[in-house]
Amino acid sequence: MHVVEANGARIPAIGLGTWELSGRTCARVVEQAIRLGYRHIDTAQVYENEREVGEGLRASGVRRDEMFVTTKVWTTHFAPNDLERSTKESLVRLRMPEVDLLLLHWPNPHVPLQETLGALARAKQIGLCRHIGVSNFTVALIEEAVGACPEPLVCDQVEYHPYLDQAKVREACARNHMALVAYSPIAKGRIKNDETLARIGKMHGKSPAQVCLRWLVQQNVCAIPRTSKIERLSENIDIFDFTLSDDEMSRISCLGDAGRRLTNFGFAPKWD
Ligand code: 1BO
Repeated sequence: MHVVEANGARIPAIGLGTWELSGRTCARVVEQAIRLGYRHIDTAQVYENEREVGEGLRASGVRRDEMFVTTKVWTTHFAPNDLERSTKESLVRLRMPEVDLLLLHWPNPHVPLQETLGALARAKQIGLCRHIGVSNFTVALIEEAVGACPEPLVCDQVEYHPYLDQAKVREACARNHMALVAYSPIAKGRIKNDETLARIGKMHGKSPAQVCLRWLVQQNVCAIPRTSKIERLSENIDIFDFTLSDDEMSRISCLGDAGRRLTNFGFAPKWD
């Protein structure tokens, strides 16, 4: 499996996103994904599926140390004591002594960032996680966080797909040796009927989704597509046997602009 290296972390380039997967479906999809070769699973406190993610992982029979598991601390737990307590609760639900990566899920301007980062770094120092990072951080917030955090941050997880230009965040991540982890990497299925991706896919015998994920991985970006369909799981990971040319890469990059965001909330930061 291709990995993205970032500040000491080795993150499998394709992971399974689990936002909106719940109950038995979640456990079954996680188990199946791992059986198909996935080694990176992404969950979060707010997804309310950490228990099922842990169940799926154990049911797969694959050793824990072969897996890369990420969870995210929700914004209401950013005060230092809350961060540590809620992370320990996540580990109880996952039935794991540590996660590989612990992220701040969204910026929270109501708690001083330096305090939250101190607590995040401490979570790493006391062995609750192997690496730490952020999610939904803008360029300015990345720079502020890197300057204030006592431990290296290994990623910013943000929405990224061919319709959303994320060049500025990508550059900020590269400057700070952080990985960009792309959520909604196939634009919630909207790329399925894209003519450019279909045309390029035809040349390689691949689907638009596979071309899209390959385009991300060739930028050294990690992608965490989510699906509850078993056949899509295999499709999404079968992207390591072809290469997009420079011309194909730039034709796909031309599809994006800064305004095609699919996930936004009132509490989101002012995006770049
Ligand atoms: C509210 C959760 C957004 C995606 O991680």
